[in-house]
Amino acid sequence: MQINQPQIAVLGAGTSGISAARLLIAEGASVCVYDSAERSVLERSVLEIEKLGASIRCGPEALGDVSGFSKAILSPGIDPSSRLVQWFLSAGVTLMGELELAFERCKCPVVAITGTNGKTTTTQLIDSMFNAAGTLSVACGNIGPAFSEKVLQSSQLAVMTVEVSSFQLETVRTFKPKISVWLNFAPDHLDRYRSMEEYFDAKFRIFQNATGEDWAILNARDLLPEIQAKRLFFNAYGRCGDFELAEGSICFRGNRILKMSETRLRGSHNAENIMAALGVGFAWGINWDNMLGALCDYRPLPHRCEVVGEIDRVEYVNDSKATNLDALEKALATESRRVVLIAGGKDKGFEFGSVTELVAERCRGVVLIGEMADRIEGVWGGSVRCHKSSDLAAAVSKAREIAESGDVVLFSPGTSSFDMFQNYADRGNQFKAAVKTLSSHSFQPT
Ligand code: UMA
Repeated sequence: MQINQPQIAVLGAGTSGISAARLLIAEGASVCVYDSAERSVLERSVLEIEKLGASIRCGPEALGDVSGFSKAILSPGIDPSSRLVQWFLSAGVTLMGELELAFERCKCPVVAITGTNGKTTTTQLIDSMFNAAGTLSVACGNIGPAFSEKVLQSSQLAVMTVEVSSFQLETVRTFKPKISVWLNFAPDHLDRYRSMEEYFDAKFRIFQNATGEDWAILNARDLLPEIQAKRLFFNAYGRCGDFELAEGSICFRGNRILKMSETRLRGSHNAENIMAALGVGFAWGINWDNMLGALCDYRPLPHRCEVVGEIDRVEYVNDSKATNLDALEKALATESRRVVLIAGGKDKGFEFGSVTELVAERCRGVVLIGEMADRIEGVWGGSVRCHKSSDLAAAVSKAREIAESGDVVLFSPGTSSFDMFQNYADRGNQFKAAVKTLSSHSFQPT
């Protein structure tokens, strides 16, 4: 190790940690990655980190002498109150978030998108819109790849389109997007935050450095504190925004911009995602015509109200990305048909009682899975017929028994997947596989 080489620790051997290590090594730093998991769990990461020329300390080794580091870069998924972080703080090591590390090095303006739901869809809409309009953009951040992975390209870009989570925003200091998007705010991550206020405060840090020459694209239904930025408001559920939804069309200050039927997205929640993208384009100075092509062509990612197929005139929809109740509520509100709902999963502290009325109104029946099945049945059971299944395949079969011609079987769990699956994508893929095996001869994929 050369004498003048800065010694920097990176906490977390996941996507953010490896990207941060790569960026720091490119700048000539000496890097050691720390991770609480056992080395056996981190095999692939360990290989990648050692190939970079960094060292790694896992499991109990991660709690050795750390006083020699000038700073420690924190991955967003590591709670700052965790033992690993507290160990470094108690040794007097300065902490910096991976988002801040990247932003310090970013040579182009940043557009940042946050919100409880819709972040990834809106980030992709904005990134596609910019590139179609000739404004060179790269999407990164919570969407993956990490901001640190892409920031060295920023000198060749017009804009960096960054999806940011509350976890990433918790540790920002100088982070100052040119345009910030606040999509919506609803209960989530209550297994990380002690209260909704704490979750809100983390998210609201996206505006902490905003000044009059910056822009904020805001959900008109969220009553937010004062923000020092030029503001545009959107609202697909009422009349009080620069962007509104009228007779199926998105309007800007009373002028029709595009019909939702011209896009591949459905539901008022997606209309607001498109409004947010239009707001960013307007703030950037792109004319409407140069935005519409990309926004209308955009295909939604899997697991977001994704139509899987139809069996005996019953449609099966995979909304596995619904990892909170707000997303479940929006998926149900979008459905005009009778619904057989498959829901449930890991306990993230959600009160399922908040959607009982909508579930009773829209659902012919409900099939519950996961560790919360009994709890949810206790809340919904008096208002709608509830069944419980031990696994997802059994739930899909049960849903098929209940559904009648013209119904939709909607898999919108309303909480996270980690009690039974690797993640929401694994959960969604298993749902799709179960539907396809239901009765292959009469399955019509869409
Ligand atoms: N770890 C410790 N000690 C702890 C806790 C975790 O060492 O106390 C280690 C784990 O063993 C693991 C590493 O930290 O090796 C994981 O770090 P991480 O959770 O930050 O995961 P990354 O792979 O770096 O992914 C993160 C985001 N994950 C989270 O914020 C949980 C990814 O968002 C993001 O794509 C990626 O950075 C690149 O920016 C995922 C996510 O679920 C998709 N985000 C949440 C969401 O969207 O709701 C916020």
